[in-house]
Amino acid sequence: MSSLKGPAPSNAKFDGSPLRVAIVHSRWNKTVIDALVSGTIAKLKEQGVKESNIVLQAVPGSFELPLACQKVIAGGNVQAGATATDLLGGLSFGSGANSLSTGSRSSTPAPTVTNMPSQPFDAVIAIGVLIKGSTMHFEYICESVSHALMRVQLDTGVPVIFGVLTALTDDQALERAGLGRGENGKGHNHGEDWALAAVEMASHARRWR
Ligand code: DLZ
Repeated sequence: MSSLKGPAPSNAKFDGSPLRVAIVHSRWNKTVIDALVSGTIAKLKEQGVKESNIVLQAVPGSFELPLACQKVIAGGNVQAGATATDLLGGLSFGSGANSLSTGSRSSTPAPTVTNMPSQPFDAVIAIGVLIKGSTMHFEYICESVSHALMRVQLDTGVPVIFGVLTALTDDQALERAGLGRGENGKGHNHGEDWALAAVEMASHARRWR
């Protein structure tokens, strides 16, 4: 029997082709992050979002996601020629056509941004993976990050998609990235749902302006 859980598909069809989307992701629990980011990108492209309009921003951990989302949204209209350092104090920033191979996710140095977007972002997807340990750290970060991401979207009016897994075990995280190794199978990559939510909310937000 199929699960009752999960988003029902929208009755409306949304066109991703005019949209600019930023993916802000942490590097903690990288195997899971990489799968989620890849799933998100694949689904965004399937919805018509152009590769050159998908910009990646890496940050150390989930706790850093809200500030980075806020700065990326603010920097969406910065003048052409601004550098990553100008925008985020040294954090690397993928640019234009090579945004999907940004140095922030590999050992190569981050590219200097020469063609910073002159258009604002229509949506930002914040991706992090928090896995509970033996202290209260998990609870504090989950709570503060979810509240802060909500605040960023309400303060800026730009949809911020909540792509933060808050898993009690490694297996829960893996299953939600389509990397499951247990008897439940590989699971489902939640990045795909986040991409759909981004395209839908970005399209709504354009009409609401
Ligand atoms: C410190 C920490 C721990 C213990 N666990 C995680 C985690 O499971 N997922 C995650 O995204 N980040 C974790 N961090 C790092 C914090 O988010 C943050 O980067 C540091 O506390 C520095 O502010």
